[in-house]
Amino acid sequence: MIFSFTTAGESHGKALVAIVEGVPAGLAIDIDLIDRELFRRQQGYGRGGRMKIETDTVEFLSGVRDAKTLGSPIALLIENKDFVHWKEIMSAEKLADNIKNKRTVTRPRPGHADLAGGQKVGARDLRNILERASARETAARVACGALAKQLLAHFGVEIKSHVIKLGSIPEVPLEKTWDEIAAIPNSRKLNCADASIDEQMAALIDQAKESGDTLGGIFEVAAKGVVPGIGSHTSWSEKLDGRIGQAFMSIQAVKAVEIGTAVANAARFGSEVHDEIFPGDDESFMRKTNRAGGLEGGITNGEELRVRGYLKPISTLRKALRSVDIETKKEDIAAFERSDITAVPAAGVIGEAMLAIVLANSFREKFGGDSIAEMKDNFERYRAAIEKY
Ligand code: EPS
Repeated sequence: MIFSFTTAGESHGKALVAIVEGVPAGLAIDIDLIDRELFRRQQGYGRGGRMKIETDTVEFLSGVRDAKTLGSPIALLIENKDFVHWKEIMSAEKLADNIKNKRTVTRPRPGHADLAGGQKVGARDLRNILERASARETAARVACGALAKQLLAHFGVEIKSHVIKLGSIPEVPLEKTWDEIAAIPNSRKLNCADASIDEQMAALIDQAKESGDTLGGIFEVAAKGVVPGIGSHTSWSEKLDGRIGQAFMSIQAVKAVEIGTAVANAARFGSEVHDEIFPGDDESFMRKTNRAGGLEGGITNGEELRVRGYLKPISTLRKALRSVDIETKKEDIAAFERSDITAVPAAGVIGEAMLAIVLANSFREKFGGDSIAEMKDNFERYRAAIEKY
């Protein structure tokens, strides 16, 4: 059984829910750790007023008993506290006209799903699109990712993220070691490993806020302790880099994904790029560089996985861009409602969740097992084989 999940829920609906399948039986679940991840996703300088309303926590509806998984589908729920303000507008019941018209959106935001989504489903109220396109949905992903992280911990895998560029700062994205990322204090505004750059990023956000603008940036996710041999070189759909690309690109506002230092690598000679192989301890292998980001041929090579997500600036601008009203067909300015200035640190936490989910899935494929004990036995056998290779 593969590790898979699906989410449901609108941004201002009653709740977000998710169903996770393929988690082996007997996995100990620490609910506080999941809530801690949900909290991390809500942090970061530049978030809007909504984060003052929400304090995300997970509630399990099925699949977990006595703090252990049953092996059955796991259903979980995260309440939208803001729903109390949207009860009538987001009600499943037929809406009275005076209520319906209160928050109707007819001026699509350039860069948002509004117009293309409206055209796609024939919606005359673009709220029917934006409610689901919203990145609020990623709270559910982070809860699923926290389950994946707890599974992966049994196989020695740890995952972290940091912000390596916000808008134009710094000019060249930061390159940091695992220890430097691990040492970032919670007090950092933008989860950046360099304190003075963190401050410069915050000042840029202040500037954007002042002028009614928004910002994007780059986050990097690192995974340590992944054994060689996860993923596959044999089929396009099993290549781990391909799966990571899809998972990262599905994060709202992520428009490019980079593995290792792929962008810079493209401008270098091969001799400057490929990570040479050296004899390691106990007849193993080692690398002195990791420009490949831990992936060769769609397979993990035992080095740290390094994946970067590039976010476009958030598409809800207070200084609204030009648009066309879908009812009058006349030029107008795009709709504005409360939003974030930037969410790059949060996107890093979401990237961690997506990488954990992709890895958990590939671990399930490779090591199988109905229970965590059986899966670990299979893993240990494989690890012993690798050590002898
Ligand atoms: C979002 C708009 C804002 C963000 C929201 C994503 O919400 P609201 O319109 O309620 O102010 O805060 O993100 C979250 C609620 C979240 O939990 O990340 C959007 O339009 O995508």
